[in-house]
Amino acid sequence: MEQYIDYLRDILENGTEHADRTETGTLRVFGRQLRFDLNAGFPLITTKRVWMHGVATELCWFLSGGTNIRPLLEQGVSIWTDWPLKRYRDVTGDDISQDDFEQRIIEDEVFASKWGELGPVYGKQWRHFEGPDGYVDQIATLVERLRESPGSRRHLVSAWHPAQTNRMALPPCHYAFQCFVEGEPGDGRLSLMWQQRSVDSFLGLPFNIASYALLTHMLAQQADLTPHQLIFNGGDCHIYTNHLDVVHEQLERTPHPLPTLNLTPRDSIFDYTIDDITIANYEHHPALRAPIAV
Ligand code: UFP
Repeated sequence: MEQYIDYLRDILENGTEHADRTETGTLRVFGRQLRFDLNAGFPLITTKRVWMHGVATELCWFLSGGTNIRPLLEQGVSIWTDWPLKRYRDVTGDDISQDDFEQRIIEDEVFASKWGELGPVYGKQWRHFEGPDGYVDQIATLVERLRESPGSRRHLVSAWHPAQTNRMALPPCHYAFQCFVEGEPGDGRLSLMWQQRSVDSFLGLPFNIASYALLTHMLAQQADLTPHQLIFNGGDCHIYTNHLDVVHEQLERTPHPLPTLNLTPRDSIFDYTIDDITIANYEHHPALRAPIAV
């Protein structure tokens, strides 16, 4: 995990100032890559606490095709609330508290379907990508092809639907990923590389790394492969100016050894639940909090 620390240092040293969309301000660089060997442990950042419950719940929700925040809230995960909450406040003028808004989403199904919906975000694109001939279940197709044609160079999933980005609460940040299989049949290794156009390096990236690492483990299990490399390709890699203090604090910390993942085998990639996902030996520095830019 030294490389994550080096990556943060790179942005601090080489980043240029940018008055970004959220009016928070960032330091940013363009085009960076990080590579993780999944056999060296599960790449959960150790220089602060990363909330694996949130990561795993969100990934299972993506895989279920979900685009409404209600199931996340029912599992205590508020990471997607900011966008619908902002929309509700802007449209209605009601200055409702986040707690009250979330409570209403959980209790009132009609309210949830109107105000908890994020539009055609990840879950929709992964499972029901709309095309002229109907819907494409990109995840089911990927698993099928990893099993039947592992050497293919077409193991690709796209969350970027140019005709639908304007209907999404947030156009996909991590917008595509590709899988790569090498080795002999029965002894194959699976690598995954994802593309991320915009990277909140302090809050978002540790979450995104853990999420794609978990997805790689799931895909490998489904296709009888061993997880190998995880590669991140970032476009606009930034640190928000109101995260600078916590980033500096993190640079002072020495990474711990990586934890490991236990993933209960399931027949289908759509069957995994939070109870199947356990992180063991996660030694980490104390949590660091910072505001999210909406
Ligand atoms: N962001 C991430 N990872 C995510 C996610 C969002 O880093 O998984 F959903 C950050 C990147 C950026 C902001 O700081 O959210 C999105 O803003 P924009 O659409 O203007 O790039």
